Amino acid sequence: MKINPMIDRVSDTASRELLAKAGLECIDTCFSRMDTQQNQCKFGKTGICCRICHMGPCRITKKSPLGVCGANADTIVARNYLREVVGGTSAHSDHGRHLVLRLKKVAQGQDHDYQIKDERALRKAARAYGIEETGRSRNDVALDLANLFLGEYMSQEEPLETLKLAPLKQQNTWQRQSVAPLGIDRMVVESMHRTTMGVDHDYMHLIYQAFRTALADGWGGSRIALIVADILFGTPEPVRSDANLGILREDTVNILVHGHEPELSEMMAVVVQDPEIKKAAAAVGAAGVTLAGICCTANEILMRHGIPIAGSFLQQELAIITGAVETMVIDVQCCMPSLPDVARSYHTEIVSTSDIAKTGGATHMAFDHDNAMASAKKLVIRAIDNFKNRDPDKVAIPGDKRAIIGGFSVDAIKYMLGGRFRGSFRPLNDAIISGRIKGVVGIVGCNNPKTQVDAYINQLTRTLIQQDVLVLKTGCAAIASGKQGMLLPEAALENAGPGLKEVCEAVGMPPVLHMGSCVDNARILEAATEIVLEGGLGDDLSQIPAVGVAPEWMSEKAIAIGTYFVASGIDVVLGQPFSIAGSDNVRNFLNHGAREHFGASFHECEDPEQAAGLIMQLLDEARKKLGIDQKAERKLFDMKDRRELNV
Ligand code: SF4
Ligand code: MSK
Repeated sequence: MKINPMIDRVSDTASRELLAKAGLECIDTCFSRMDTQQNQCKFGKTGICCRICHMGPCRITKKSPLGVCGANADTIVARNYLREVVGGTSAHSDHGRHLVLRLKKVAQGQDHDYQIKDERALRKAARAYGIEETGRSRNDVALDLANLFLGEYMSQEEPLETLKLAPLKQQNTWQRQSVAPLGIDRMVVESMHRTTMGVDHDYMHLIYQAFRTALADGWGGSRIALIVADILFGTPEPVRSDANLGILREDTVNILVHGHEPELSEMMAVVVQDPEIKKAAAAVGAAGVTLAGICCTANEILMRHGIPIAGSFLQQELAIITGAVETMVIDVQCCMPSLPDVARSYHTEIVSTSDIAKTGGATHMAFDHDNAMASAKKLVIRAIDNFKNRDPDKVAIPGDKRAIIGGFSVDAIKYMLGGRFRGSFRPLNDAIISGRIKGVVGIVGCNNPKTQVDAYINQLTRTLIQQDVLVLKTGCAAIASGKQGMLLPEAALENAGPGLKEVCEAVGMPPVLHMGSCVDNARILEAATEIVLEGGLGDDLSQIPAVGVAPEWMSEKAIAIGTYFVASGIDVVLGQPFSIAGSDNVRNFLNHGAREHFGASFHECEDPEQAAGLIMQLLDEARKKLGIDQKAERKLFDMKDRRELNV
């Protein structure tokens, strides 16, 4: 869909100003490239193009309903869908693997820059996996845990141990449906094998493998990634900061960290506090160093350090167009190959740092994980050196930035609900049962230049909280709320419905909770599990009034996330269709039939208000099945009520 004028592709004022500047300076961005990519291939869009072997590529039409090998639309669409799930699963899980390997080195005393920051999280995880921790040193416990996690990647015959973190009934569903995944790596390799020419052709068999593989992401790689990140870098707690490109400063050296893996950005956050770095910045005439994040790296360092968010996925090029960024450090996932082209018009240096990811035109400085501090320092010094090359005539930093609060891990939510010693989901469950809160909705995922950036995400968020729905956010969808001021409790409460407002005010919880990055979607599953375990709202995830939404998604990772939500019994609304329309059978199963087997399905809905209506209907259906659909009398919590909460 063509959105004109160009400036209307984005909704926040910072992005609008910079998109106008891009036009004046003749800089190509993803928004202008979207126009040159119009009339995108219908075969690709509907999933019926196959280029798995070189008898093809084959495209399915009414006239030619079979590929050269005889594959029909069902096989081709299901194979393509499975491969997308594999892409997403491998991205999240490789991220998790790098963290596990780091934990192992720390546990073996081979790493002096990182340490176990949250011993409580380590011991809690050890107990959850049945690892003896009482009376043992933290390094011994960490080594056992790291080895167990590596086993989760390599297991050939046993299902993932991490599945045991799910409610028992949920585990039984997966057993019954034969989708309990074996080792994460095995799932990825087997799926690639199955989708190669001449192997697995049964569309249902392929879809079930997609569910199995996605579960190896949500209840495997992603869950492991967040457990280890909490152990190494600390479990997030609510923290105040700012969001949007207005956080950049004219008088400081500006460094942006972009991508996904938190190891380097964690170290950068430490290094910029170093007095030596402050001195070096002063020596080049800067008032200091501003470090900020883009995409999910932003979410990671916001949650643990309160480092500001410069922007989301579709602001990565706009950030450079401010003319005020000395260095953009990139690692993996969602970093556009166009960045060096945009940077060429300014003084910005794009530095790629991951061993597995290089970008043409970027300077490659592989991050030395074993000398992390020195490696991070080198990058910061290089940025400071680049400050002198900034051209003041090209600098235009927008004024737009909003205060935000992020960092709502499940532990932090428990603490808010009940205090450190009485931490529990009971007050939330009670509020859902009484109807003051209608349900919980996770709004997650990316932006996509096919639609106006953030518009769907923000409209849906506002409509849902008005209707007493608690909203959990991750990824770029969380950043969208931050840029609108909706991650500030006061602002969000003004928009919340009376029931939600009452509960949030009573327990001191915002109605829109920033829970982290893409891998942190597994935190939403963790929260849903807490709701089930707390009692009163069914005994598996499919029974609780909860829905996931990816309004403006673009990445294969979103397909993997959506699939593990559905396989876990949580309905998923997609703001734009995925590429399955070429097969009625595949589409019918994913959008309807899955419900019979897993208790949930996908729903495609391109209009945010219609999506809100659909979500309320899904929440109401769940409430009805639980017998909690009758309107309870509203009651204001006072301190006495809070003390009497049965927790
Ligand atoms: Fe065509 Fe079959 Fe080869 Fe796919 S696997 S490209 S459908 S011949
Ligand atoms: S960064 S996957 S654009 S959420 Fe995780 Fe944002 Fe989507 Fe990338």
